[in-house]
Amino acid sequence: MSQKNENNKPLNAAVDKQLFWGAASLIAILIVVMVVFEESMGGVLQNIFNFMTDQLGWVYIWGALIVTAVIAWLSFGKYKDVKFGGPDAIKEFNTFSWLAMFFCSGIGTSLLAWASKEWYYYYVSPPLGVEALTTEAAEVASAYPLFHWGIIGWAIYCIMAFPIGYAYWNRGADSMRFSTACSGVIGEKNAKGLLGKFIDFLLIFGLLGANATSLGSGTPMLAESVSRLLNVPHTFTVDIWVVVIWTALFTTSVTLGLKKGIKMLSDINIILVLALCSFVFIVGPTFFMINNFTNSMGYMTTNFFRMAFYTDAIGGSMFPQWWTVFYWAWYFAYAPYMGIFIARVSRGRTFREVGLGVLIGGSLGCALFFAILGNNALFNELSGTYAFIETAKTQGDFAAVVGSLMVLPGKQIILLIFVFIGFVYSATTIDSSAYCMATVASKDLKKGEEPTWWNRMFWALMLGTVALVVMNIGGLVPIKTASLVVAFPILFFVGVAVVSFKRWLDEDKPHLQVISEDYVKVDKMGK
Ligand code: NM2
Repeated sequence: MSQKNENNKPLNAAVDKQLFWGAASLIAILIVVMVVFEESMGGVLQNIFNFMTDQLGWVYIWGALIVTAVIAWLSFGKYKDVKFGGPDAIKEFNTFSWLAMFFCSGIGTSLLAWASKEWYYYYVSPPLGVEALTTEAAEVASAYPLFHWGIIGWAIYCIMAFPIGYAYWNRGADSMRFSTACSGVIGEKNAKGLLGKFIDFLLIFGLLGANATSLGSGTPMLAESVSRLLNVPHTFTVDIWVVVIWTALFTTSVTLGLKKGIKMLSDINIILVLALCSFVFIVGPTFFMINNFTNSMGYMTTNFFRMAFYTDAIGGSMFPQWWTVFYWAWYFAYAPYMGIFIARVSRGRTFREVGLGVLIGGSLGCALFFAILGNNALFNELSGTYAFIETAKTQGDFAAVVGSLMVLPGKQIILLIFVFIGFVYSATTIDSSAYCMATVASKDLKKGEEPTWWNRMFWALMLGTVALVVMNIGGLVPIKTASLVVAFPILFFVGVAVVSFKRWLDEDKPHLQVISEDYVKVDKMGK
């Protein structure tokens, strides 16, 4: 129950003026620059993109590898039994809700789009020296998406949960902030000062960039479905309408305090997503889906390290820079936000449960979508049922994504569900992102306090606006660059937080070992 004042309204926290206005003005300037210089922006962003991937790509690749190794160490090393909240902490959520919650907060509408079309990009320009449009190209194209949405990505998603959760649940920090997680290195004073504000600002900045990528890759698909449903041509205006409706949906829910409504919508959403996948699985090429998924898992696991370290420095195809680096950047951009989210729901779970649960649960959840939607589209292309590649080239990849589902029986129902899921999935993502940004931009929230409604609404509007501005420039490059740019400084401070976390563990070591051995003993005796 949240605390209420005499008017029976939740207590509203004041905004942190410095942080709020600092962030807001910087973002406003960026938006204005992108709109005014729209013509030349495409070229500028292309240059930034080339620089970030070509020159700095290895930073993201190594960052991702190190983060994965740290999670492996936390899950299997000597601290694996340490519990968030101490040895007696009780789990707040059952495992199913826990999995569903962090999965939905980290994954949005864009998964539906990427799951259906990612293979296409790799099939026409494959990695690892494979020849385009061959059998092996189809194999590598089916396997690579499982890698990009697999354990390394989820390791990046979950890394910040450790320093943030440990500081809050085990060391008594008063709030879950990116800056607090870094305090073991930068010191408490700096964490509460200007440097801390800058670090927290990075979370806001990261969410804006990451959401621009997510909305940018999900919106046109949704607009395409809406256009088909209403029988109108798909123009950029439809894209704008989709974002406007999202933002309106969200804004109403915030202003009217429809928290329950949003929760209910997202529950319905999960059921519908599962229903849609099951339906496509049954009416689509079921056996091909199972067989090719099995084959892809084999291909991906056998080539896992090759893919993880792949830079193609000699071949110079730029595949890893264009794709893998972009993906890791996208995850890093969301990392502080995901860390807070996972930390918040993981009280009472051990390091091992969190590490392995997030990596395995998240990867398998994503794999399910690729196995069904991706294989459906690939099968239709290979069997000649639907010319995916041709459509993608002539009418755009989003037309191909929706078209590949329209060859199935019950296509109108599929379209309707698809539209509903698309709207709700991203509305809930905007909701939690805006909430998180508003929390960061509030003065220390006390228990029962919520960020003021206009603070939350402002961030929701910003998310929508930035996404539209980026989409307006056109093409995949601006959408990818948004994440690449914001992720870079975040990556650095994720490193600071990890070092800070290691210091805390070393400091607490004598006490922790007793706790974790006791915990194991008590646990065994209890059985
Ligand atoms: N990631 C998981 O739009 C989305 O689905 C959000 C995408 C970073 C590739 C997450």
